[in-house]
Amino acid sequence: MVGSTLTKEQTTNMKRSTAIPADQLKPVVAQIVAHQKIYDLHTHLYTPRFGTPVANSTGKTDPTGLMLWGVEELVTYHYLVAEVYRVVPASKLPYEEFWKWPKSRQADHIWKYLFVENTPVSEACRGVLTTLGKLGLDPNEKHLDAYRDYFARQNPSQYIDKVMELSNVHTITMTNPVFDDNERDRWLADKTVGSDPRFKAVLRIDPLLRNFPQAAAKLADWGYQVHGDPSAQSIDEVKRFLNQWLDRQDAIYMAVSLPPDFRYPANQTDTLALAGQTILEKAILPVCAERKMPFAMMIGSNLRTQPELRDAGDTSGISDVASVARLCRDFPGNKFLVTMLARENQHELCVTARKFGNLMPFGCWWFLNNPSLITEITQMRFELLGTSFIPQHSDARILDQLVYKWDHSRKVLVNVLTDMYTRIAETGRLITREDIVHDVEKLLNGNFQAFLAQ
Ligand code: RAT
Ligand code: ZN
Repeated sequence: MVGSTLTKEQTTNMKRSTAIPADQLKPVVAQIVAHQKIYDLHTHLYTPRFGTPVANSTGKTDPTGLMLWGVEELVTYHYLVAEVYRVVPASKLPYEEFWKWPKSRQADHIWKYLFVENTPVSEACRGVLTTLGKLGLDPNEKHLDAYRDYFARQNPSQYIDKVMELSNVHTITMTNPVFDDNERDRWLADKTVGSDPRFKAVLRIDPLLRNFPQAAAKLADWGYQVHGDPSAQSIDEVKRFLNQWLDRQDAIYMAVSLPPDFRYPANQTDTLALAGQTILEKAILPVCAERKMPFAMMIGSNLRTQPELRDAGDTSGISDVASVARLCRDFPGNKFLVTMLARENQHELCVTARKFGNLMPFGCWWFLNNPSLITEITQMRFELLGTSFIPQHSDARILDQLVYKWDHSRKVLVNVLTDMYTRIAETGRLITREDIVHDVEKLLNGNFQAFLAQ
């Protein structure tokens, strides 16, 4: 064995021979990032068994089905509904009228005003073009009919394979809001509705923390002994409910989206927030800790600031990172996956993650999912956290969006990583292919898996 041990000089020489020259860094990084299969830890996508409203080759459609895909859905994405109202304001097209239209008419309207009569420069517009192009379709069509046939010919399950191959995603994590009756009924009717090796479930429980009395009324309807005040009995019953659903869904973590004014501890005069705090401390976090499962907090969404725009009417606000720090400190037996919606919170979140190993910052969420902001946030995270974070999730609501969301994010990651490696190489530290493969694997897959397993 002694004979096979390399001296320090030999190791350095070997490394020197495999080190990547500065002018080759970008293509090598690009190739490694393109080949890395992704674990997408937050989407709103569903298995085919949740039904699809989209015309397809099986001839089976379900108007309230949850699996969304195809050009109609891509073009009516709520990000684009908000954008079309910048061009054709509500004074010209009242919101109620738009919502009464069939989806095909809404899509034609958006295509006309955002893609044909104007240059589709926004990130959400460019995303549709990237997706169409990568599917082999010409993104220059004046009418959507040219695309409709293509999608109507697809088989939903095979199409999932195709999209996962194009985006190089190995696992899609769903968001499964248990307080949504449409979704809940599907799990109750068929407990295997979520079983598909390509997907994982996530129990989403927003009403429990955002409005406990309302959630409690639903739980009582469903047969749990829960009252509007979080008594000891209510807490036990909430825990029973959570455990039953985590088992039913075989969920890998629990998640919530919280408003910018979320505080821990809650303001003592805010009874609604105090009820939420009790449920968090006594039900949600203990259940997560027992199961060694992360709790994901997505903080900073103000819902329905413009209610008439529905999903497109939510906005972003600055949140309180000190509350996240206090939770991480007071609950060392819990793991927190955290993403925040305001650009202003990103630096403090990184600083906080330096102090708490049980805090994993992830993704560039929603209004931050734009190349300029992803660049800034990812650079900052590398500078403060090394490679110990999860740079992105897709948040795709429509299957085909995986193609563009990951294509665009991979490009940003290549640029940021190349700059970072170039700066390291300037110090004399050699960068090898193995270094890059190791880092990229952690960023796009391994860090999440390791956090789950911790
Ligand atoms: O990004 C979005 O599509 C939002 O509407 C939300 O769904 C958000 O991502 C969330 O998970 O609450
Ligand atoms: Zn989301």
